[in-house]
Amino acid sequence: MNGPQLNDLPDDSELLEPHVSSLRRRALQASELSAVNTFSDGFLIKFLRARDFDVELSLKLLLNYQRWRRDSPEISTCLSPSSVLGLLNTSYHAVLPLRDHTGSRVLVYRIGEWIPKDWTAIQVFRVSLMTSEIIAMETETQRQGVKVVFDLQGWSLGHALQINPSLAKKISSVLSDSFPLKVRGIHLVNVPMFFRPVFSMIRPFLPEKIKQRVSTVYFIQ
Ligand code: VIV
Repeated sequence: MNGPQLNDLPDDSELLEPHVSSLRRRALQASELSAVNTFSDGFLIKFLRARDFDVELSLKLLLNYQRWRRDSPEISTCLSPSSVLGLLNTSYHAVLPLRDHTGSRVLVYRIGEWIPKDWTAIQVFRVSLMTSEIIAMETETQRQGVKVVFDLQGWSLGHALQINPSLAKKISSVLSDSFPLKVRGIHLVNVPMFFRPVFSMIRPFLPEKIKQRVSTVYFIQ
């Protein structure tokens, strides 16, 4: 059975078991991970589905994910909604209730609703990490990934000043090989010209495959 066919099977299928054991064994060998024995099968299956059951690629993704979370404590240690409740109560971010025609989850971000003097980019990032962790638990999302819409209307200097090269690097890592979600499309709409310098910080770190999935609709002002 090949990867895509394995992806269609449910978590409890015994055909997945050899792959789960083999990822667990490879993760134990990789000395970086101390907590491997506490990982549930479901946790490991997220990484396998994200890489179509290629165990080596799944291991790499798992190691990158652990490293990213360790290197970004300011974003990843406090994942309780209470730390960003005010931001969650705005219409900045939404997960649409319906999937698209391919089964992908659709995430919408409306930058204009993010007031940069009230919320730092770190807190804004944390909101994305929270929703990503939640939707990554859904089997269908593990199979069909996500499509993201960024409405950049209202993007201002105040936003731009919050994005430094280190944060740009963290954004591109999470979009490429540090989070167990297939990013199937990124749609930038209502993009002001002065968003360009920020996008040029992120773009060089993106692999070709992801670059091709970014579509941009410029809004000439
Ligand atoms: O967080 O699959 C300058 C996606 C996103 C995630 C995470 C996962 C994911 C698609 C992002 C998209 C949003 C964690 C797992 C990268 C958080 C971004 C937070 C920053 C502060 C927003 C500022 C606005 C960006 C807009 C452009 C970004 C695109 C080029 C993606």
